[in-house]
Formats: sequence, C-alpha cells, structure tokens
Amino acid sequence: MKIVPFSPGCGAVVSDLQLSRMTDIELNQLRAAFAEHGLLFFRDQDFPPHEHLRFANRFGEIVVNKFFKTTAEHPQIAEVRKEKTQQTNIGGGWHTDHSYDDIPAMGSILVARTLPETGGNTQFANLAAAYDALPETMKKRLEGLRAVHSNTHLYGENGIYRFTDLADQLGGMDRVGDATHPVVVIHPESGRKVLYVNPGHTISIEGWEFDQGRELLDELFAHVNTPAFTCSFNWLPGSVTFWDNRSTWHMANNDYQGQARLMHRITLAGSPLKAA
Ligand SMILES: O=C(O)CCC(=O)C(=O)O
Ligand SMILES: [Fe+2]
Repeated sequence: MKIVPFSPGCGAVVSDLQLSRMTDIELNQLRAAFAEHGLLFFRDQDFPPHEHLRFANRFGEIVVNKFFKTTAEHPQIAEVRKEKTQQTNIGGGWHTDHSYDDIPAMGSILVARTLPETGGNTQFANLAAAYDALPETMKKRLEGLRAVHSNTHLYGENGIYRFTDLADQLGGMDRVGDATHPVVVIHPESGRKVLYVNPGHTISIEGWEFDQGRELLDELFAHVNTPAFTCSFNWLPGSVTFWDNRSTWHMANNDYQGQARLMHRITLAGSPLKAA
C-alpha cells in the first residue's frame, strides 16, 4: 500500500490497494492513515455495493442518514443523486455530515456510480491544519466555547431544500433537531485539536447574541476556505473517497447542469466529542 499527500495541506491518495481484497494488516495501516490525514482517496476500485457495505462494516459501525433516500437493495447505502433535469444538488455548500447529531458521524465513504462528463468534483477542507494555523489570540478566544449545530434550516418544513427540486428526494422532515458541540474538539483518534464548526450546520455560538456568534463563525469559515487547507477531487469511474467528519469539510460542485450524477454513501458512527 502506498500513501502520498494529495495536496500539501489536504488529503492523501492510497494506491496499490483494492479495498475489496484488503487484509487485516492493510486495514490497520488504513486506520492509521485515516487518523493522520482524515481524508483518503482511492482510484480504480472494484467496489460494488456489497463490497462498499463489507468495507464499512470492517471499519466501523454504520449509521443511516435521516433525510436521504437509500438504494432499493441496501437500506444502509444513501443515494446522493442528481437527475439530468434537476437544478439543485445534495451537499452543494461547505459542511460536514451529521454534525447536528449529539454523537456526530465518524466518517463517510462515497463511491462514484454515475458521473457527468465534466465537473462534479467534491471539494474538501482540512480542519486540523486550519486550527493549527489560527493566530494564538483566536485560539484563546475559542477556549471553552460551544456552538449550536442544526439541520432545521435545511431539511425542516421551511428548510431551504424543501423549496428546491431536491424536495421529492428527501424524507425526514419531522426528524430535524439540534446539538451543541465544543468549537474546538480533540480528535478521538489522532489527539489533534480540530476546529469543529461548519457553514452548513453551525448556526450560532451557545450563549452569545446571534449576530455576535455569526460574526465569529464567518471569520472562522473565511479562515478555513483558502487554498492552504482545501483541495478538489475529480471523480473517475472506480474512485472512492473516505473522509473523517470530525476533521474535514466537504462540498459537491454543482457545475454539470443537464447531466446526471449518482454517488453511493455509507456513513460510519462516531463517538462523543470532547472539548480540547
Ligand atoms: O456528492 C458529493 O460529492 C458529496 C455530497 C455530500 O455532501 C455527501 O455525500 O455527504
Ligand atoms: Fe455531505
């Protein structure tokens, strides 16, 4: 197995490995790489849905998304689908999956099934590197703060997705809810400090005036969303990505109107997050 950085501050490419024929020793090497990089890319995988599920079950415990449709055959595989005629895509803004849960998802494994001819990249950001690069004064300011994460503004009755052509694809309107998490968490596996706020789900700072919280969050989001901490992955048939939801953000480019794109996603359960 070979592991090389994808870009200086974001992700790693794993080669000389077929996920569906991985030994237990390779699985352990992969665990270490996942803790270190938080974002792994794989090419040329022979990875049908049953192998996707088998890999997920070997790595951890599967958790099912409350809002996405699943494939007909496998209720643990979520469909990230955009039809030719559809305008809106799933995950088109920076976010991390399930941060609105009390125990957020550990990771997501995304597999390309149908790809547009061009476009449809997924962008990622490295939140451990972004934290390290914060000025000391900001690190001090963030100590002890907690943020509120929600999905109501996206998937609730008046959530923005409900007014788009994605609405038919989404369930769970009644399953919306919030959670609070420390703004800086200790990553459960790597022990690194990670900035755990994201533009999609983090709505406010607990106990602060809304506007004041918004100002701080926007400042942090702008700090992360720069070339030093971000990268863009171009999907090809056989590509798989596996990201850590505690230490990365992602967002799906919506630059392929008139073409279809279908991805399969399995999400793995995490553990409670502790303040740094
Ligand atoms: O389609 C993509 O590239 C990513 C969509 C997304 O946000 C997800 O699968 O969690
Ligand atoms: Fe996502």
